Amino acid sequence: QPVQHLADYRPWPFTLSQTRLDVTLAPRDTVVLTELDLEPSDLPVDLVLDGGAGLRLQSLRIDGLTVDPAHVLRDDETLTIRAAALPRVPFTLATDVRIDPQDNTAFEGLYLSGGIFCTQCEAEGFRHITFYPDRPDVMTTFRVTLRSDLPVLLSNGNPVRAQDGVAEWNDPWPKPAYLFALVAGNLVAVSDSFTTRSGRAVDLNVWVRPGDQDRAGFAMESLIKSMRWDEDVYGREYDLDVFNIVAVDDFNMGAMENKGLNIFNSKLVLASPDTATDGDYERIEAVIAHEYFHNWTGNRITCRDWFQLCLKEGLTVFRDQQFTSDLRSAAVKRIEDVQTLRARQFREDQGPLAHPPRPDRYEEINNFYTATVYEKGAEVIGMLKRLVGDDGYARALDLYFDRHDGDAATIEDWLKVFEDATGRDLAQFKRWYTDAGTPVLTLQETWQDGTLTLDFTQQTPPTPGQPDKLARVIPIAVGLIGPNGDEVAPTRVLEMTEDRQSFSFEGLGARPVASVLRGFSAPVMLQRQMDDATRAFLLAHDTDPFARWEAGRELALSALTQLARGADAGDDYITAIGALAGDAEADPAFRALCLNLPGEEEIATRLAATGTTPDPDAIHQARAGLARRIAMAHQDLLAELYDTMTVPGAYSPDADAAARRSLRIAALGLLGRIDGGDRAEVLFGIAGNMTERMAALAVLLRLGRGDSALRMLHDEFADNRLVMDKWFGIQVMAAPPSDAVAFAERLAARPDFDWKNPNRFRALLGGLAANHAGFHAADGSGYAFTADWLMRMDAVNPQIAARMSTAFETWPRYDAARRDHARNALERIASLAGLSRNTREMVSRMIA
Ligand code: B3K
Ligand code: ZN
Repeated sequence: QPVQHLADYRPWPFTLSQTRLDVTLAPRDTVVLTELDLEPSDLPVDLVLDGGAGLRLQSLRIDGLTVDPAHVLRDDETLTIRAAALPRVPFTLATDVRIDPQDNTAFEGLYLSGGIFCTQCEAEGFRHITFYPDRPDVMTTFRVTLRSDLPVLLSNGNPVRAQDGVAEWNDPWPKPAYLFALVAGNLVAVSDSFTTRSGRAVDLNVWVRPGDQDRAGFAMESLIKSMRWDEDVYGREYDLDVFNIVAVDDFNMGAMENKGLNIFNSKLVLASPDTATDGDYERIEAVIAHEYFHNWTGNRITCRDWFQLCLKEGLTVFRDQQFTSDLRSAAVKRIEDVQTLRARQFREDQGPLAHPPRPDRYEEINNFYTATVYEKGAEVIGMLKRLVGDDGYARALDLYFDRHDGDAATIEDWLKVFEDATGRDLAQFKRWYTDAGTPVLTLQETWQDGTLTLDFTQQTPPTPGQPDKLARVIPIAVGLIGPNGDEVAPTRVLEMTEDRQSFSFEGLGARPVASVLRGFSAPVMLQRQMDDATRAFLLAHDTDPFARWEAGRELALSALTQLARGADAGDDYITAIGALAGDAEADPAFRALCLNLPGEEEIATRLAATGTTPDPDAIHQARAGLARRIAMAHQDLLAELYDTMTVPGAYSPDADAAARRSLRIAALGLLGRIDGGDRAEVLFGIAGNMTERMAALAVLLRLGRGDSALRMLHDEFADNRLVMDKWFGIQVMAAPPSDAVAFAERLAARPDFDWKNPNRFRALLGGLAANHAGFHAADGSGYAFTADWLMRMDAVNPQIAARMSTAFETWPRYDAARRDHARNALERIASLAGLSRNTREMVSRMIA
């Protein structure tokens, strides 16, 4: 398959009005009978269906008659029936295909996971089940018959009947094939029900393995909250009689929004206080919501082609972020989201893999389920909402659902509803969708005669294939804080549209401090000369919680980058952070976020962005040193927080309880720098929840005294795959950098390193990639280890190998010796015979 281009889009020349599937499940030789009701277009054209090399075609009939083989062409990716063999009137095409789910280690299409048959079809998995026009703009109803002795047989839509090993499902809503799913297995359900506001009674089930029911309750609660929220906030109701969620252990990503039958990675369903952390609970809630919200943004309205992926993903991420902010703390959620955006999307934008939210070319679409498509896609919608206001946004969304229900839509359609609903011209705004790169916004301030003038310039660095960038529309939220700490001008959104632009605030008595980019109103990098005293002032007084946190972050980064360059710094930060940590009025979660130092990766990114080659070891030392100084300076306060931020009573994952735990853990981490890990040792032994145990374990591992805790955890949870994933991951992630590769090698040699399971593989390799100075070891051992495993994984599961190869995406920013090692590792991967299209595309973009 060559490079795909957005510009080459053509509608499919046939019409498909119904798909009927009859599947007899077996580990090998599953029988897939497919009937497609087709109408030809006006001109005679060949019928080209997608179909992977693994499909064994037994028969091919049109209206009951075998198609003459002389008119049929087969290659590894398609099946073509010549126009000459096609009727000029509506006809039914019937195929009989055999496939082997048991041998499907790529987990794309139909596969077996621990005795459970399940499917993953997005983006192009359906073509590994049967021959089909596997493209999102071909939408049709599905009728599915499943045959198997397994007790639970599920597919999309509503159940028609189930008896004697046969189940029939009918999905009345036209959908593209990527939303098809089936599941068969020995499963049990946690069940509940929901009545929509127009009175439809919906049966809800979360299906898990027998024995896991007691860990599925939180997922069910989250589902019910999501259904209610989408009615209340977006006016969107559920549209079938049943909603099923299934948890499986082998899954390439988090979860999948198949119509009426969401399939989840079990780590995003199963949770109990002794096995899951607060972070796990929050993620489960968010992902359950995300997949549910796709029912409207993704399923009822889908994408015309895969270039439009951010149409459904950006919007659905934006919606799940709103949901979490409504349920928990909006301020804390915004800070967390910005941290994720910077750690993943800014990183992507700065390196060889940069691409726009709507790319215009790809080789393998699975390589484009990225932070840019998802998280930046969501940020772009946040900006749109800021520009048109809450009412404008609500009107535009109503129009979107009205106008495009049942459509396979484009980014142009999306922008048009905003233009039509609000009268605003979005031609320039569209650049956010078509251009890659993070704009750098530079601010100069002048003060004269009661007027504060803000001079902004914007400039976006070149990215692959896009050397020159035009100015974008940037909403800049600004407020002013007076010298006494009071706000003298509330938040106002400045709209920047030029390369340089000035904005003035007049009639001011005394020079205020501008609080700029409040709420992170645009995904840009703000460069602004500001002394540490002014930052500390904002950290103490800003009324916008994001900007307040950001002031502390800048203070920390300025200290850390100076320390990493060998200078002396940090006193202002240490003083300011102490005041904030001790502020009993502030939300404990907010205080915890301020106490957590930027990670080593973030420090490296900042250094690189300001023209200094990051030295991973120096960064590690600088960060550890600053943490130790904070601990020394605020020992008593931190000890008090550790002792008092406990949560009485039974564990609850709610925001308030989690907030207290997060502050307690932040204090524990800092205290661990000076108490030798004694508190962590005690806490690990007595904590009744996984949140505190994992935090304690991380402290112990950093100090090289984690062995007995690791043994305890192993003894207790050897049979729990999800806890064992954590066990593998944290040992490498929290290891002293000089041990990280050796630990990873030792763990990889264990018999329970079940590397074909994506979660286990990600735990170990992702754990190493997250150990910044360990992965970037000066001798290249981290790169070599990772490359070896990527090559091994590629032959088994290309999607996972390609995804994990992003560990290398920052390689060009390091020193020459490290660059040599990284390039060698990447070239070794590139030269592997039989390398998948997925990994080949990633590696060649990285060494281009
Ligand atoms: N739409 C799926 C992701 C599919 C990834 C395919 N490689 C999950 C989600 O975004 O909700
Ligand atoms: Zn999604």
